[in-house]
Amino acid sequence: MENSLLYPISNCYRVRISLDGLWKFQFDPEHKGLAENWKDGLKNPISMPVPASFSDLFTTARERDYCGDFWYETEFFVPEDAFSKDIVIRFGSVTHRAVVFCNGIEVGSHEGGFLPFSVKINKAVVPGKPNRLVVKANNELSETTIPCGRTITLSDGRKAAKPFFDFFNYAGIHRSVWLLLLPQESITDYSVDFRLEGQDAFVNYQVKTNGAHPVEVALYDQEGELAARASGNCGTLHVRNARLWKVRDAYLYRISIVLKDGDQILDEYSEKTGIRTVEIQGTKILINHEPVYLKGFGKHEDFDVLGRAFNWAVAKRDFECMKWTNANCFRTSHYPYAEEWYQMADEEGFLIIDEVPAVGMQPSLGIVDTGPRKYKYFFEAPSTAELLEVHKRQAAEMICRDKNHPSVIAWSLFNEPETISSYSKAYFSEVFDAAKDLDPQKRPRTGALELTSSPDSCQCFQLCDFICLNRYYGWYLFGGVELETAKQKFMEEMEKWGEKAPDIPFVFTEFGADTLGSEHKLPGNMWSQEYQVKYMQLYFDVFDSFDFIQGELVWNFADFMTSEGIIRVNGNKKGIFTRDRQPKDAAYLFRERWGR
Ligand code: CKU
Repeated sequence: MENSLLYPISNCYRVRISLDGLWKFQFDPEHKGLAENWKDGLKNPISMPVPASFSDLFTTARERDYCGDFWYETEFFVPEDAFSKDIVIRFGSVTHRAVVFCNGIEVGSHEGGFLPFSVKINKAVVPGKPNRLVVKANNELSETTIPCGRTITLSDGRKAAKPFFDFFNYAGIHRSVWLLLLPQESITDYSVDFRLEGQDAFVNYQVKTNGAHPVEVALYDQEGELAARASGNCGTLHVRNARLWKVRDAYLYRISIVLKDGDQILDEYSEKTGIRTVEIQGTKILINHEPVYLKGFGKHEDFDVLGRAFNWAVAKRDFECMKWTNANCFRTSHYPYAEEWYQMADEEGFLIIDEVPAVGMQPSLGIVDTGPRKYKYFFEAPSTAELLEVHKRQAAEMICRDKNHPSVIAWSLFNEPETISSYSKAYFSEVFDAAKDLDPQKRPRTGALELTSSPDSCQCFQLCDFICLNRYYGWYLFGGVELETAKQKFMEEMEKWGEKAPDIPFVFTEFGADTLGSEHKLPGNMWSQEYQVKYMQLYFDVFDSFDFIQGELVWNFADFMTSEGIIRVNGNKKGIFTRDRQPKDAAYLFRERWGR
């Protein structure tokens, strides 16, 4: 069971008990927790909410910017009758890595701050007494784990994070923690893919279990009526007069998988599912054989006080704001989000470009000051072997976790890496091949390319099923008085792309201008709301000039926190909404354009 990434549910065979709440917490700057056996109980703990980033809860910079090991502890009881079950602890995410102890026994560990993991604790847990759960977490960055960055030592001996990326290195237990009681013989994974034929749909499924008994699979419509059934660990559900999951018009069935020993049910897993296809045909992106133009946002999991923790109310507000702009899509820049985001997108008919946390793979990038770097990334092939390993593993975990969401229409396998060295192609080919093997639906694969990945120099765009560009003409270059030049240069680049890759869709995954929600200026200048509007109009002119441009995801949905620096005013201000989710002027422009 340990490796099942299925979302926790509860039914007659499965129990999930929330461990969210106020935990104990202790920073470990001297790295002495292991030697002092903190696994048996923290020595001098304070309280800490779970889920939350610890970063913005404190009033000192020392705590906010803490980098190194930090520990969590809580207690839980296991019902007496649970000992015939698999007893599992499941973390939605711990950023960036964790070692888990139950009653002092190490029960598992995980690398990667944005994906779930679970640990089986049967051997460590005791009946009739409180069980101690301790997590040793760590938020250091390195050049060979993702997201990429460095860890420096300050003059007073403290560690500090130097991210190679433009978002705050929030850390903590960011998503819910569950105690799961699961049947010993259980369903561990399943996948679906779809074929449409006339009015009917054929749902091919595959189920994995950890035992030998077979499964029965059924599909129920929204009224709870049986729509199709089949038996066996792989098979096909024939759905007559299928209701399709459509963009911004979602129809969800419920798939139910039952594991049986004769007449006895051993386990059941059920989840909402949507029937839809995704294809690329020439320069078009097709959902259910119909072209769709992507309209929406690059986002972040980011909110005041919460940091990067998942919160249902913030997610609800974000969906309401996105719907108000008439958007239909977002990219989970720059990491896989909490699973609940995908559930909500499934319900709302939103399309997701799901991104692996592969950000910062550049020898240098002007916008973030990171000091000297050891690696030159793909210019020095051997240094990337370890990176490739973690990159592939996290892509695999993301695909395994998210593959069944109808909202997920593409995998973004990188954000703005160096793509001009010849080895970059070899490196990313491996990642793209692995992603294809792992996805039962063979969804389009892509990655976001920045300016130095130009039509003449980029070695990697051919790997993409549609090409994603991040461009900042009129902001980082040719801004303000040079805006007309910006447009001209941008047009020239797009003409070149049209020649280089004439038969493939392009989607803009970033374009944006920092804008202070407080500032108006007539005539507009950089940082004012008027300038953001003018900048967007320039982009619309370019987008509307090329048929192969099939989507626009503006950077960013909302203002978000970054490391401190001279080009960030208390964070990145490229939001179309402020950080507290109120519209800037440009939001009305998008609402009008996307509503046409
Ligand atoms: C965004 C060179 C462009 C990098 N791109 C990545 C994204 O994470 C940043 O926030 C640009 C920006 O606002 O600079």
